[in-house]
Amino acid sequence: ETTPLITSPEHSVEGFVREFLRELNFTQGTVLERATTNDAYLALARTVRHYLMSRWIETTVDHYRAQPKAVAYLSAEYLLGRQLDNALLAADLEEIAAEGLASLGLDLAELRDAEVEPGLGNGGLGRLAACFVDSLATMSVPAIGYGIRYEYGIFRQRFAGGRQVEEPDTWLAGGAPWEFAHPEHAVTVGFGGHTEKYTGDDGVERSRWVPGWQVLGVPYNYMVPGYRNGRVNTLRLWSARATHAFDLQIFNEGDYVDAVRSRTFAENISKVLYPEDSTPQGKELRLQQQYFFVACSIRDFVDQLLPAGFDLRRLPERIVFQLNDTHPVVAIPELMRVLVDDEGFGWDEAWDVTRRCFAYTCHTLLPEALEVWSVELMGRLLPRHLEIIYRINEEFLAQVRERSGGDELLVRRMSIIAEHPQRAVRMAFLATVAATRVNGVAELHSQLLRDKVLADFAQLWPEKFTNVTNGVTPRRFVRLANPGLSGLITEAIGDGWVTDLDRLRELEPLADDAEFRRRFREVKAANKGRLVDVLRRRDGIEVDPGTMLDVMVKRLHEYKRQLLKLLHVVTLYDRITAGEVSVDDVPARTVVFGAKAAPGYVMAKEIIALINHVGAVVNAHPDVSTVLRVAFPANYDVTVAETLIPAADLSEQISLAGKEASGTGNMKFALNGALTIGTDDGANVEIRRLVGDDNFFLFGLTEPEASAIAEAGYRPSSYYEENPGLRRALDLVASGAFSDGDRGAFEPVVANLLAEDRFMVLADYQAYLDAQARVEAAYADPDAWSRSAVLNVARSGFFSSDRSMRDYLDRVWHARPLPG
Ligand code: 26Q
Repeated sequence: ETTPLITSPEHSVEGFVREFLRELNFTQGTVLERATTNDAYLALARTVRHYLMSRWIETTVDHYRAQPKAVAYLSAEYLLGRQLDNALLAADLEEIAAEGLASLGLDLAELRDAEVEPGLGNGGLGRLAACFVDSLATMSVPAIGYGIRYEYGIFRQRFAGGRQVEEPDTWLAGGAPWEFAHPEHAVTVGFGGHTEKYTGDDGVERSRWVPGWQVLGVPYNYMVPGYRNGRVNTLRLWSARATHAFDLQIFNEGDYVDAVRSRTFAENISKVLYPEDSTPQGKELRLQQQYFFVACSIRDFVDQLLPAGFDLRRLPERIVFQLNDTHPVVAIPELMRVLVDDEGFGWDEAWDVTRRCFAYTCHTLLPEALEVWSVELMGRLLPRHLEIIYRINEEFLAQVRERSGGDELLVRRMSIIAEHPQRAVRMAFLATVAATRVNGVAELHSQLLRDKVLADFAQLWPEKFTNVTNGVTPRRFVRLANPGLSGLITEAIGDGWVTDLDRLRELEPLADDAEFRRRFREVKAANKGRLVDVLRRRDGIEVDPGTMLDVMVKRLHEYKRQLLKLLHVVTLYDRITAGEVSVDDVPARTVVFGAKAAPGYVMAKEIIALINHVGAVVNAHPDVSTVLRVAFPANYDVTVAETLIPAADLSEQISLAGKEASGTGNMKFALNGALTIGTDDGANVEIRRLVGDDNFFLFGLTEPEASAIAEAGYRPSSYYEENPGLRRALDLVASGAFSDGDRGAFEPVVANLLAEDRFMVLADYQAYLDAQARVEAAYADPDAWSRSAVLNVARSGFFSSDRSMRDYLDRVWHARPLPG
């Protein structure tokens, strides 16, 4: 039984205005005449929140009553993007809010811009988690997202002399109107200390953990509103606090000021998001973060979401924990510890329950990106968990021995504990051994997981392995980001596509309708206009909206090959300045880059500097700049993506085949009617299959070709020697042409390409230029181009994250929606 709910504010302009003014007065403590933009934004956010509140409570209560099987998504990252727009959309308040605010002399667009996005993620993996929780809510699936409330999200990027400079992301500074702190539900988490053996009441020899120190986890709840379906799910992010015991212990030692100061030790755990690195470096604080949030989450689920006295042997009927990469994998030994040490389960019984509660998604193919934790660190920070991991490994390897007839090489290869270069826990192996399902994030990626990265495991347990191709939420990335296109689509086929993206298929015949194509081009032009305004205001960058918009936005990584795009730019520059190509013969294009480099990734930062330096020279050249310009707005984030992607003509998805697990930006571009120039990699393979070869610019080595070349010994310098255009481009960079004559400036970049070129930029250079020539030819025919663009939209419905959720529900979770 619950008390009746206070009803939502009235769904009308008057109701909205009343609620807004009340918030302004009672929460912001101000009046309209004196309110700052931030005051008004905060009052607006809280007003919208009120409309969702009763749905949120209802959803929570329904879930508790029905006790259905629920999904707990465990992710160290959620790259949410701004909340206001999405909440207005979900609550169907967009028009009411715009009108109500206008009646008060306020501009919704201006207030929207006051919001600082929560950048609690690095890139694809974090944004994927945000898309998934959106889709789960919209599909009425009982689900909760668990993660970390970092006080500082992904760093803010600025350029100084063309080089990346990182600044802290103070996203909480203006107030945090979307979160609900619940200190009363704080959870205690232990760290360090030792284990001790004892004999239990049942006479069984047991081990228990005596932690050396403890931390409190305070949950902060965020609404995850479904799209107009009366459901609001929860995202629960944990913030670290010092425990009271922690205080007392130190206070009793005497120094009050030192005691207060030492609280920051505990609070550091959720202080900052680790920027993804080229190679994970096994930082102690990072492991603390991982254990902190999964220990809090498991405790929370058991104590808060299950009824008192629930028989934990039945846990797999109530929950599946989805592991977003290996970052939350310590949840596996943690659940074992809870069941065996706290709940008194026998080992086998606990293992049987645990195995059925976890599923694991892998997001990489790069061996150096697979997470390992040294046994030394694991033993010091989580001694009991290390014991448990050893036992899991022992029993697993016994099974391998038995099945393989004692193949010790195989045993060593598959061991959860690596012996070299140091004894370390291989988190991907631990996840694979424990999980009911292991999935990759695109067909090709899942295939390569089975054939290469986890081949031994796939041999042993073929039925464990599956694919779920990634998806993106159409609410944020089409409906909100591209209102013009959304209006056009809705006019043509109704608005059902927003929650049933396959219906975009109904647009296919309109690709042949000249009037529809004209209107599509009009929308694209308007989106470019919007982008031009944003880049001018935000970055002081001038973009000509009449040019082809060629966009490459994603984290900076060598495998993604921003350098290949840059060599294309340098070659165009070279050809025009050498008088080989007339500016009258090339379509004018603006090449837009957006990319953050991990602060410790030296080569990535050099590449950023090189892009900026080439851009400066290209943009300053009187002839070249009439047809070629480079724009590199700093601090690419979700908010920028939302104006950039809808304006794009050409989407650059040019990773070396076999390196990009999926990509999700590629999907956003296709859905917004950009054509892709791309390799046969990640989800590009599926995009091309769906949109058709005629509507996709494929180039480059295939994965088997690239592997064969690597196997045979790749010699990048041979491409340099044999391709004059490539040689000239590289020589130009090496000559100092983009660094005021300083030949040393980009020497490391050029030298690396010539000597090593791990990602075969030089091998794919010519194929890429040829494909760009096909792009130019196609772009010269606006009617044919926009026909292809419309077909891209019509045939990309598969890439809705709603479809990804259906696939997880069927293939992995075996859970069902619980509609309101
Ligand atoms: C690890 C250790 C220490 C510090 C940071 C990290 C770390 C953090 C984030 C390692 C990796 C990540 C993120 C990886 C990621 O975003 N992968 C991308 O996931 C997308 C969603 O599945 C795919 O589309 C991309 O292909 C994949 O690169």
